[in-house]
Amino acid sequence: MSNVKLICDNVPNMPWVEGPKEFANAPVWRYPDNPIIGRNPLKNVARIFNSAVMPYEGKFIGVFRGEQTNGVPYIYLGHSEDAIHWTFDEEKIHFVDEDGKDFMPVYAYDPRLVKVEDTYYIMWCGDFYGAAIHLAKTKDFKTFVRVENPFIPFNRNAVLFPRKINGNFVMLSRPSDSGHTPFGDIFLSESPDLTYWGKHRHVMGRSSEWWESVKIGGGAAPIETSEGWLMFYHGVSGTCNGFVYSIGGAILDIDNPSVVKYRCENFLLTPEEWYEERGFVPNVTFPCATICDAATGRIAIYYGCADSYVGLAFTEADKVVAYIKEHSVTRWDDTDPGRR
Ligand code: BMA
Repeated sequence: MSNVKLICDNVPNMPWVEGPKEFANAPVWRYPDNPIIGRNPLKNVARIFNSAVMPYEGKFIGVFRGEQTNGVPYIYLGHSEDAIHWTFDEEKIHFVDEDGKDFMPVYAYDPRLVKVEDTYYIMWCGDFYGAAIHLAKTKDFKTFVRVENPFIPFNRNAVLFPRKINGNFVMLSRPSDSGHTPFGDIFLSESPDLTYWGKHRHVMGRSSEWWESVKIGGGAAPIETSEGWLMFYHGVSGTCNGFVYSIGGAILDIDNPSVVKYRCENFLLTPEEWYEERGFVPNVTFPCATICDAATGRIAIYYGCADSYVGLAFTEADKVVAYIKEHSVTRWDDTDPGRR
C-alpha cells in the first residue's frame, strides 16, 4: 500500500521490477533488459523512440515514433501483452478528418496518448507551416480522427491531462521554434470542446539548475495523486557538444495546475547507460508515458533513449513524491498562477 494515492486504475499486469534497497540519487531505476525496443524494429523503420503506451482491454497499446528509412518520422500503432515485448502494425496510423476524408500529416513525432473519459487522444508534433501540435482521437484504435490543430505554430510537447479540470480539457505545451529550439517553458491551455483553446497560463520555466537551464517540455501525461498532479518532464542542458536531455519531476496543484507546488531541483534520471548516451542523438532521455497501478503505487516510465531506442524505468509513488518534496526548489514564477 502506498501512502500517496494514485488516482488511476489498478493495472496488476503492469511491468515491474523491484528497485534497490538504497538509492545514491533519485529513487528511479531502470529495467535491466533495456532497451525494450531496439534498432530496425519494423520494415522500413530504422528506430523507434519517444513513444507512448497505455493499458487497453487487459493488454497494452501504444503509439510509437518510428523513424522511417527515408528519415521522416511517423506514428505507428503497437500492441503488447506485457508492455515490454511489442509488435507493431506495418502500416502507419491512418488519419482521417471529421468528414472521414484522408488527413495524413506530412510528418509526425513524439506522440503522447491520453484517455479522457471514453476517448483516447493522440497528440504529436507535425507540420502546420512549421512545427506545431496535432491532435487526433479514437475510441477503438481502428479509426483515428484528426481534430482541429489546437495551437498556432511553433509548439511541441503537448500532453493532455487525463481528466477535465473545472469542466475543461487541459493541455500542456511548449512554445518553440521550428528547429532545435534553444529556449522553452511549459505552458497550459484550457478548452471546453478541444477546438477553442484559451486561459493560457505559464506553468514553469527552465531553471537555474544546470540540467534544465536551456529548456523544458512536458513528458508523460500528469498523474493524479493525493499530493497533486505528478509530472515527469524533460529538462535540457547545453554543453560544448550539444544538448543533454534528463527527466525531471514536479507536482502541480490539483485544481489549479499552473501552480507548481513542488519542483525537484535534481534530475530524476539522466543519460548514463550506453543506450542513452550513444545513438542517433546521444545523451537523450525523453519521457512520453507512464503506466501506473493505484493498488500498489507502482509507476513505470517509458522514455526515448538517444533518439534510437525505448527504455523503461520504475519508481513508486511514495518514494518519488518524497524525493521531489525533499529536494523541492520553487521560484515565484513556478508558484504563481502564471497569468501576467
Ligand atoms: C527534440 C525533439 C525530440 C528529440 C530531441 C533530441 O527537439 O525533436 O524528438 O528526442 O530533440 O534530439
